[in-house]
Amino acid sequence: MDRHLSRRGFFGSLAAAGAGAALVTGSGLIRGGGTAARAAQETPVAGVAGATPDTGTGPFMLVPLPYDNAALEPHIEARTMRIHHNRHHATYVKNLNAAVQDAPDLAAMSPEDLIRNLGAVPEDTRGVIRNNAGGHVNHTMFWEIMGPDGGAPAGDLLAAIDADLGGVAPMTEAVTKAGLGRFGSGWAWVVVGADGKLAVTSTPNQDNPLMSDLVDVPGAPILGVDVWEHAYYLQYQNKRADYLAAWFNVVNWAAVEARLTAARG
Ligand code: MN3
Repeated sequence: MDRHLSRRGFFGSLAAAGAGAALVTGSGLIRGGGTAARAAQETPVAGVAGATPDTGTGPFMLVPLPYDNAALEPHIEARTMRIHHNRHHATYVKNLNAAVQDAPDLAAMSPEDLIRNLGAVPEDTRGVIRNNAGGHVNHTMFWEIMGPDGGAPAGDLLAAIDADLGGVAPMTEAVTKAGLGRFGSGWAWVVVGADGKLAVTSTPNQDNPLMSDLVDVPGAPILGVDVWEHAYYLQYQNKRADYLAAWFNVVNWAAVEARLTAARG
């Protein structure tokens, strides 16, 4: 099968499964707790004996990276990928599982629905769910939209970038500016707004443009880059601009386009 089509198909099914809320295997749909889910979570990472991500007990799962830890080198080193996925992302999942332990109604929701409906979350857990469901959704997307041979924007995505953001170079520049301008920790995004148009924005901490009441520019994120220091400090130290420039070499544009298609429904 054509590699491009094959990859779009893979990410299309990820999106259909709710990107991290559930995992489809040969044995059917699983939502954590079962033996198959446990096995999927505990699949050892190549070359890292005993590095089992600790995601606690609960419905939310850490999906394995869709490529090797070293696949994005030299732009992002294996050590950064391993620690970022197996520890940072795993901790958001673990904290989220703990936060919904005594709240079956919340535990039954997808992470995306949790962050879309934070107003419905009881006040005593709203902050922890904002941060950790946000962290879970953000990182699940982050792994999905990176890859070792991402190519360049094409098709509907390129048309939208040209029409709404003035072209690929201005879009890259705007995302870089948003990432550099975010003081402290956060994310820079390309979102599809309610009008169907692309926009560039940034959020603090683990906020996500799906948190429509809390963010400057609400929308469905199709691209997001993590500008927390944990995403780049080991390799780039304080040089966030160098990390952002390198990051654009490992964007999987076919996955971004699949998210655009899904967002436009
Ligand atoms: Mn991160």
